[in-house]
Amino acid sequence: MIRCHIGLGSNLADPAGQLRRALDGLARLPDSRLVGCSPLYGSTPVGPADQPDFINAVAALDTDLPPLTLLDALQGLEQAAGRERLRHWGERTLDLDLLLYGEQSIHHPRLTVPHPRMLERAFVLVPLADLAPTLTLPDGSTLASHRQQCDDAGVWYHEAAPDVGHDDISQL
Ligand code: ROI
Repeated sequence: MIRCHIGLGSNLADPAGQLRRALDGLARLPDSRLVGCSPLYGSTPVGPADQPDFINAVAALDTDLPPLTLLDALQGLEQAAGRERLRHWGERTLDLDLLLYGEQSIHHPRLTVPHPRMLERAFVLVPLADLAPTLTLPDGSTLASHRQQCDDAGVWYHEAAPDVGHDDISQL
């Protein structure tokens, strides 16, 4: 299995609930095991400032699904959440971003991994560093060094990590 990291974000329609339901969906993906989730963080929007704050987290998924199959599955979960995307870099019901797929670099018209903007985004680096502090990126750089360099002023702890260690997380 390959250890993947997936960024979760929402700022519409009960964002923390959106993330919990998305984790439930990740836990049910075929040929995959949800192995962890960071705490939930609040974050000021990157993009237009006249939108609600986000809730963000990062999940770790061990999977045998190939990258594009996993991407399809993530997009399916976004659609199931009734994903609304009102404008470019604007508010959204649920975003699931494939950040890392093991230590692989992927360049495909539909998918670039590592996620091209993850190293600029404290709302990704802060929860990812919580979950996987010793991670190394495909280029050999350490997550810890990127986390240290990022400006985390717009990111704050919101609530404890959902417990994904049990078979049934639907009531969390
Ligand atoms: N801003 C924050 N804080 N969190 C997000 O998840 C997020 N997602 C996005 C854009 C609109 C770029 N801004 C964000 O897609």
